[in-house]
Amino acid sequence: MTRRAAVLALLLPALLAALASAQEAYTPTPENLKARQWFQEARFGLFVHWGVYAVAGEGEWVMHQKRITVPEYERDMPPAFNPVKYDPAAWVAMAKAAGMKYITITSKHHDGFAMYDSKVSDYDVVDRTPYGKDVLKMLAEACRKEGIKLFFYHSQLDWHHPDYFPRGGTGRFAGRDEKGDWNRYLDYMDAQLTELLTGYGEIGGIWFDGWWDKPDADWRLGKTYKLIHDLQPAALVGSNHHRLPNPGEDFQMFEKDLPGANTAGFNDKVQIGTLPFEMCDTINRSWGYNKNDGSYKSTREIVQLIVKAAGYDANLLLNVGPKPDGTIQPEFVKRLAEVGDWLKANGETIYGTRGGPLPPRSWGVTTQKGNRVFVHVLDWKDAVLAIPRPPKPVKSASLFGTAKPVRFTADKEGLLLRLDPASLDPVDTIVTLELSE
Ligand code: FHN
Repeated sequence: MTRRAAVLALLLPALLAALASAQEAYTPTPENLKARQWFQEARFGLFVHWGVYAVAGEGEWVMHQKRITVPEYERDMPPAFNPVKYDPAAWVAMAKAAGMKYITITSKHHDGFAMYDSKVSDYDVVDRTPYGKDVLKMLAEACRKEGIKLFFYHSQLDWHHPDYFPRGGTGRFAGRDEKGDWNRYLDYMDAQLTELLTGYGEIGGIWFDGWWDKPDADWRLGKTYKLIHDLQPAALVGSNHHRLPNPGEDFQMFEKDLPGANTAGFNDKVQIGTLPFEMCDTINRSWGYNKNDGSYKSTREIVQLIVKAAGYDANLLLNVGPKPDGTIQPEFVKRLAEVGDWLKANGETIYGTRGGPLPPRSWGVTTQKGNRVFVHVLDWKDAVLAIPRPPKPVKSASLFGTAKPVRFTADKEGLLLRLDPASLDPVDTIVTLELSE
């Protein structure tokens, strides 16, 4: 061993430890903590999966599922993407009227196509489509005008980039050469993130997805997260890795399930952490535009999802997959307008609340704000409902939004609410409990 190699071998463990602790030691800035609080109070956001895959109308996985190679995808998708009816102001107005406080849109999905004017690649909406405009910049401006925060969904997984190598579990039919430089890919990703965090004003945060494609790879998360927080300290970082959050992440997300549940199969390894929660879900069964998917959730189901999420102390990020012409399908628009009507009347029991204090049950959930507890009865038919004792004595109970008192009896076990079956609301019967100070 040369002297140099011996010195290196001696120093290596210390160097590695220093690197690891740089990644561990994440102290969110005061701006970041404030943004987390805003996020937790916002409770409802719009998720937008929009990319050149919309042209095929078969969802955002079409490249992988149909085994389309990079040259074929480049030939067929971007040149056919011309969303002449794209009206970002209308999207923002729709989200706002639905009661949503933020929008999270795909800046790049797994197909690797950037939906903004990237300078580190020409594989983007400005350089490769007849539309030729930066759709994210247009949306960012519309959001700013209306006080809606904008987050970017950014796929770490990339089915197009040659340096996404060694390959992960997906994207193996793209016809790429079996070689590549992983660190060069990560540099590219960091460069694109830098563009997004410097060219689009104040950004709500970055919503990562795709880590799960290569769970054993060194993703340099510490470096990337630090870059984001250095550029915009208030930007919230979250990752859809379906695990407990890593250092440097600011919220925890749950795909298609309430925190702690695993009905969709994504959350088998998930534990519940202490950061703010967000669950995401679709209105039909698809994220990206799918012309064959007509299985829409009803407005009632969507409202109940918002309520349940709030009862589990989580935001709901509800998805639309706009069409290739830039419009959002009427089935989505209609439901969102109806959800907005419900939130206009009942939003006080959702926004700015925290989940609990009672544990969620099959009949419903509770939310709380100050000394008021909102009992959301979502599925109950009887005239009496027994619930555990809230943390403080109950001074009064009434139907939310009316002065109508709800009779109740309390003992040391709990509370018996007497509900008039005739006034049970099939969507959500909300009983306000006023607790003593
Ligand atoms: O593969 C993606 C999918 O296309 C979509 O973006 C969802 C949204 O949560 N996340 C991934 C699957 O975990």
